[in-house]
Amino acid sequence: MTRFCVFGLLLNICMFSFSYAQTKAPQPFGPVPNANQMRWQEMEYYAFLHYSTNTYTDQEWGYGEDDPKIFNPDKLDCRQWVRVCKEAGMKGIILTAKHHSGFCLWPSKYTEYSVKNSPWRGGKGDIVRDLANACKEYSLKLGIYLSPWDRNHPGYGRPEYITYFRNQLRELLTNYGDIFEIWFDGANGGSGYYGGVRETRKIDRTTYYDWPNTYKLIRELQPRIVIWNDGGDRADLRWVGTEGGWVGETNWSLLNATGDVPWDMLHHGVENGDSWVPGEVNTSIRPGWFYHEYEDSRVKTLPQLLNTWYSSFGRNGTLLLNFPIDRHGLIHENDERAALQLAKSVRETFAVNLAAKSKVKASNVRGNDKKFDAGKVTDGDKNTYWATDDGVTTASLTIDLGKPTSFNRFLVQEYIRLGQRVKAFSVEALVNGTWKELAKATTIGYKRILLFPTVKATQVRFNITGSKSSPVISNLAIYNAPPVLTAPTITRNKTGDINIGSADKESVIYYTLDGSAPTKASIKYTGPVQTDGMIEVKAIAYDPASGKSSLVSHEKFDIARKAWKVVNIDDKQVDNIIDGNQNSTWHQGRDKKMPIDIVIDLGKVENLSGFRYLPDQEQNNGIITNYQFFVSQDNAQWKLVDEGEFSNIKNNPLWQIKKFEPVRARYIKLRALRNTQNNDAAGYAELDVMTY
Ligand code: FUL
Repeated sequence: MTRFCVFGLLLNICMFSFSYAQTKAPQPFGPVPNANQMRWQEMEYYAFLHYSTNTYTDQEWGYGEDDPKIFNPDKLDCRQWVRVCKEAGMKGIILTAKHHSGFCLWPSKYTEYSVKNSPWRGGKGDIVRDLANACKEYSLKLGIYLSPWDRNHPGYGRPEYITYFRNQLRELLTNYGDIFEIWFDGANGGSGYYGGVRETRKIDRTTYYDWPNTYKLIRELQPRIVIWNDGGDRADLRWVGTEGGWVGETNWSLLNATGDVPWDMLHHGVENGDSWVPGEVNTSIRPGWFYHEYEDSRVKTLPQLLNTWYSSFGRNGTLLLNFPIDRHGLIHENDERAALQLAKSVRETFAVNLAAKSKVKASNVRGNDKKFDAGKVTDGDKNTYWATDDGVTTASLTIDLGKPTSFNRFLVQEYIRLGQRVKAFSVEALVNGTWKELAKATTIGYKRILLFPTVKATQVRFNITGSKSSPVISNLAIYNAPPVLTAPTITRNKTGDINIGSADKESVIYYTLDGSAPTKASIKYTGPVQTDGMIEVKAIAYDPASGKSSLVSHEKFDIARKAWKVVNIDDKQVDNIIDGNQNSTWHQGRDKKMPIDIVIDLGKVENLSGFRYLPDQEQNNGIITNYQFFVSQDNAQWKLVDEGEFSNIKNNPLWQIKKFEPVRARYIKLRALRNTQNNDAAGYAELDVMTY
């Protein structure tokens, strides 16, 4: 008996080790990232810095003709740039060492068009060097943007320029330590200065730069680099088809090595592509890439930045967020504030993984082997993973949170070293004994984050409903994001409806109409509030869970505009300027010449004491600087009641408020005399009057 038992035990041990030895890891499926792409993917979030002579000429694309002497920052400090990026949670910085103008931020041996001929540091400075040193100090990685198009170089368009371009690459890739990424923008050829000839030069962007040999040189000089190239040969990374700050919800890290890459492929990748080419989302923290003082008030808000964050980094992309360096040579304080607010919000959201170390059960475990069991998704180790048997393409994990827990974010990662596999998945929670679907999506890839309204549950189920091959999941996490309590927006449309909106759909809005401070005892906003005439609205967003509220927003509306009509323009769209929506605009026709009028019939005689003008918030176009304001009883006899200028409107295109001696009138006329660009364009976001 004893002998039998010992034998049985041995047999068991043998069988166990036999089966253990049999459970091989899944084979890679399809293309997989190489070591450089993997290192890059794990950086997740890094900065772009745009800086050049453009900064001093207020241009986005310099022609290559500006005197290097205009480049003279008084406070340039690369350590400030790096400190801001580090505090913002970024892992690296890509600098426009040379933008399309050809001006070089390092003293290249091969051109005079660089910092060496600027007054900055008496021509002895080197911004790439300063930045490389600061990155080292703060442990951030350095990347380089070197524009293939060079509007200054006399030889651009001819073979000699390729030698010049490669010489510059050699300088940048040998003298400044490790470079993690090189960026070749797609803008190529066209008009330029080209050593003074001022002509248009066309090139074939697929052949002119001889990319295969250029890539060879790059990889020889920096074997650990990744190449981004939107202008020619397939590189290591791909553009996502927009600079708006998002990649497709379906996002495969695959493309085909040859053939066209239409927009859809850039934006979503190619499900069965033959090469690993992941997407990088590049966008600016302001409308422009370069610094313009008039954009100081247009830095993206926290809700906008969070949206970018979830739509890039949360969709299997990386986020390359741009800061324009300002004229002093610094990251502007408004941009710094916005980036740090984003970092704080992200830190708060992802501080506690509610699924960490929780019990997880899988519908299938590869070879029933512990090595691949469900617990690997919550063990905090990115190198372990849950895998199923080969041939299994639908499977689920059930996570037991131990107690009823509130949450609203679900994060999941595939072990992409073995390929990107999952095609569709859903997340459910067990609510009152039944499984309720919280969200569903398509691809996962390196990292996918789903957002849904807060739910309270103990059990969560992650269902893979389609996969190209057996799924391999390395990480799963659950979070409860605090609400984004920014002050609500208050608008009133033409018919008098007051609309109040908050960034966080789960917060409750309270408002007052009598000028008093709103609290949670004030009126709860449930939908548009119909008003007429003069009214003052104050509102807060309130989070019932934490008892916290936003700052108070405050708007004062004058007489209702129900009966208003723009009478001198025959275009339905013109109502955009009296619709109370600051985002809808209207521009005068191109045939117009200054002075340009807009005439409004207020419907009845009113006591007028001023007017307000809001220029287009998106385009730096048609912004009126000098004006006259007339009133009339009959749209025939006009009286000039005010004239002057909207000071600083170029740099700060906010509401312009002008008061005048009270007057009774039914018609108003705003006459544009001049605009910021000294041409014949006149545009409007809103036009309003004051009667108090
Ligand atoms: C664009 C360029 O033309 C812009 O100037 C900017 O550098 C942006 C990142 O890429 O296509």
